[in-house]
Amino acid sequence: MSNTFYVTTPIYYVNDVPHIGHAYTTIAADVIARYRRQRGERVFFLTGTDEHGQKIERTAEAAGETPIELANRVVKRFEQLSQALNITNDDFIRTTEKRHETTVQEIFKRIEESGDIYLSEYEGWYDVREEAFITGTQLEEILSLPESKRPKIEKVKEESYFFRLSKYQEPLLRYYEEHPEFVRPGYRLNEVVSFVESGLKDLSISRTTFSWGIPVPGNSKHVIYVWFDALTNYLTATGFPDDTETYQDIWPADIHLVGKDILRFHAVYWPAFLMSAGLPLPKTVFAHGWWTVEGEKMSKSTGNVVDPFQVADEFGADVFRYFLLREIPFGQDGDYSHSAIISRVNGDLANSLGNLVSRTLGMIERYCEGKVPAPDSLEKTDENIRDSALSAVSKFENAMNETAFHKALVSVWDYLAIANKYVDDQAPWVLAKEKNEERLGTVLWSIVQSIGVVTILLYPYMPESAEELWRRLGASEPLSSVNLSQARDWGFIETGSKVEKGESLFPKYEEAK
Ligand code: ME8
Repeated sequence: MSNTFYVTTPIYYVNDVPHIGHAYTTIAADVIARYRRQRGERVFFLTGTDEHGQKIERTAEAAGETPIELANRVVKRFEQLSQALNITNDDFIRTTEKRHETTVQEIFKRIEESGDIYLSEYEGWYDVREEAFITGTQLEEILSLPESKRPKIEKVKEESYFFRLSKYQEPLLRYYEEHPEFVRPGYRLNEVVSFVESGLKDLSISRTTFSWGIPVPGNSKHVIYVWFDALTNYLTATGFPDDTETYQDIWPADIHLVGKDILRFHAVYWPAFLMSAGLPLPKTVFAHGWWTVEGEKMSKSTGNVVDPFQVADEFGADVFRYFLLREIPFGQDGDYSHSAIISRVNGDLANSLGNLVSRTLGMIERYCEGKVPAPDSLEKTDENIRDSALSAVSKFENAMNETAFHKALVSVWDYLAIANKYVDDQAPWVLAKEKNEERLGTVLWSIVQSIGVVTILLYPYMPESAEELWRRLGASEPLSSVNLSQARDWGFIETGSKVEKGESLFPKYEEAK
């Protein structure tokens, strides 16, 4: 029984330049990790790089360097991405590390001991870009594409070790039936089931025509297939097989986040390998959708690849994080555009949230010497805003527990609309003019509490801004150490706390002329 919440991103091909797709999965995983920690759970959050395979060997060769030189040089870009986006991963795995080789070879041996590996010959097509063997139906699909759109595939004929994937067709189907939460969203499970029902062929899991990989134990003429190698990273990081205690604390993974394009590897091959090795399966594989850019597929040749460093630089990491998770329901495809991000900044952040904060803290500075006033007795309207806050917290948590980021954020913004309306209706500036100190105190106190609740909820999404807002509310302890349950204790921003309006946290974005 694991006691630690374990969340992973895919490990990224090290020779790619980080793009919005990498940023997306990594940010989503970070929000989950921060949310779980905020609830007091122990968390292990893993990301890293996939550094073996034919594609990397060839890229290195073309650049006149060894594969490890290439990997050491470009891995830095991925490590920097974590910093630029405020990612709190607990480990960063590189598949070229010794610890990984040990785990991969151990899994290979266990599967071999189960009688699920045999030596034969592979003859067929291979997609080097995707590092994937092409099945008969896939080949038909590829050949039906216009030549310019066809992926580059190569004919291979070589001795190869095979994994008896066909043996796992029925066990997998039974497993999906009994664990419908294994693949999410539900509509993706249907795709996986039909793929498996259409028949599973044994899988080639070693190559002999290049050498950049982990050797097959006992036959170093072969290197292990890069997907077998890569998927096993999730186990390596748990200390398997040597560090049993850590392994038992962490494994099985609670959630593997992946893009929809690599779902098959995670929801078919990976559980089959684990079943064969006699190990528990991850609880959920969540496949997110695909981003296009201004309606177009992102590609190096079109030159429209969105650089996450540049977006974080222009708008700030928090805005980028918020945008990606608010813009589309997690699981569906989305379209990235500069204008879409600007409209989120100006509407959601500057107007709704920014305005509520600056006018409330401004009024406290003006009318109450910058200190949170004391409430008098609560009227119905003040109770309503408190009850709406509690209900927003519940909706937020329910949405977070089902990985519905956009729903979680909508619950916060629905509440912000209620809080803004409360300010308009109660008009504290009129209460100040009328010298109605009691009502003024109660109303400003209530809005500060609302902002406090929102700040706690937004922390996983916009950690830097939330932390700063928390400080401006007069809190002395850092927000990162506040438990989410505090959001239910209405009144936790104490009377007398010194607030600070400061500069606008989310200025309106104006396009440079
Ligand atoms: O697949 N929109 O690595 P990778 C959304 N090494 N997500 C996107 C995207 C887009 N336009 N483009 C890519 C690999 N992604 C393997 C993983 S795991 C054991 C091995 C996502 O660098 C894509 O779906 O190609 C995948 O989840 C990740 O970014 C990139 O993976």
